Amino acid sequence: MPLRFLTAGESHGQALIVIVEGMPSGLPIKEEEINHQLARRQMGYGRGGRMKIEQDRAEILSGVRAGKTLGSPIALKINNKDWDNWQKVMSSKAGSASGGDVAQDDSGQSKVVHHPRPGHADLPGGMKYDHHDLRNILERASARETAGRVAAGAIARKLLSEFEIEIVGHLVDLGGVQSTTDLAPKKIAEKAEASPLRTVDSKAEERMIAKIDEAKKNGDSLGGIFEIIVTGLPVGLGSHVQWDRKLDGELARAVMSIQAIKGVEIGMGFASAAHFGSEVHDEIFYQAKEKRFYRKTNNAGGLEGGMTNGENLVLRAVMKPLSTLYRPLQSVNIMTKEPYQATVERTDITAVPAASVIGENVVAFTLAQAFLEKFGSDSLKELRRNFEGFLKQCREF
Ligand code: EPS
Repeated sequence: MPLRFLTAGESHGQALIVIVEGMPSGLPIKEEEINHQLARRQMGYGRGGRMKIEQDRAEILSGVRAGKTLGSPIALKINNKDWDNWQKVMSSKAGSASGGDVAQDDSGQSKVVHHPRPGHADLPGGMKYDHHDLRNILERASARETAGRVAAGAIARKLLSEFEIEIVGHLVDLGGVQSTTDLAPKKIAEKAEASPLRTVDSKAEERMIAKIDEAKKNGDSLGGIFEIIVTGLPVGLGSHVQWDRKLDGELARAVMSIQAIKGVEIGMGFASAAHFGSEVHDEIFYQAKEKRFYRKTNNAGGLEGGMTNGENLVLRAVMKPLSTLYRPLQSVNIMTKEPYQATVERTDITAVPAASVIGENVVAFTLAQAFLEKFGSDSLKELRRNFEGFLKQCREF
């Protein structure tokens, strides 16, 4: 069975739970390494009130002993601090306020949601699951769930780092303000890490911040585009032989499934439509000393025929502006069918910097899946042997 993970948990429930299955044994992993990724997800100019309440920390409940993975399922728990304020509304106990029309918090304020937000899961989810309190949908649809995905990705990322595969994410557009760079991935990572918007172009950053302030003033939200670059990948992850083994498809699925993502492109992506083939495809050269093939351009974004080609993986994704608006859009009361303004829940003005961290970590998980499929093994030791054997085979090709 390949590497996989599942998450559970409502945004204002007790905790988020993650189970990662299929990690080989012998991988050193610490809670702090997972918590580092969780903290990165919480940052970013334009976040809302929730991130002031939470300080996400993963507790490893199983699958790790004395700092190393056992090969058994790894269970993680991330407590929601906000649960303290939501127990009465979110309790699983029969007879509590949950799910009924009397869902009130301690101050007596109703937490029932009857006015679906355009762009959110509220209306289709409510109709599909036959919930008339749309909180039963939004609690799970919330991007809070991505903390679980980041935690799973953090373990995958640690596995990849054992093989010197590194992942960098940065913002290239926020609300139409573009950030351009020709820096090397390592430098991009350093600069993005120091930026409140995870962007490397400080001039663009200033204009992005002004745009976020403008959106905040108007009760509005903003989207943007982030880019993920992966260095150190071997050739041959993924496969051309079957549709569901193509790595570009797997990466697109992982990234598209992040809340509010509306598009993914690899390498030159959509821009390649405006070019001749001779301008798009990356010519092939050979380095005799290192015994390796290489390219002088990387319009393919490191993927050809659904496989890594040994160049950097470059992927971009667009996030729509968040659908909860402090100045709400027109909606309908699902009970009375009368026109009503959409529900206003606490929200972020923008979360593209956070989405870029989530993107990095879901890409890490997908690459670790492909890596384990290619070099499949039960222990890190065996994995290393298979990996090195393949590199040798490539040099002798
Ligand atoms: C989020 C937690 C949520 C939101 C946000 C992301 O917490 P709360 O609903 O308590 O404010 O801040 O989710 C959304 C904007 C959304 O529409 O779901 C998080 O942990 O990232």
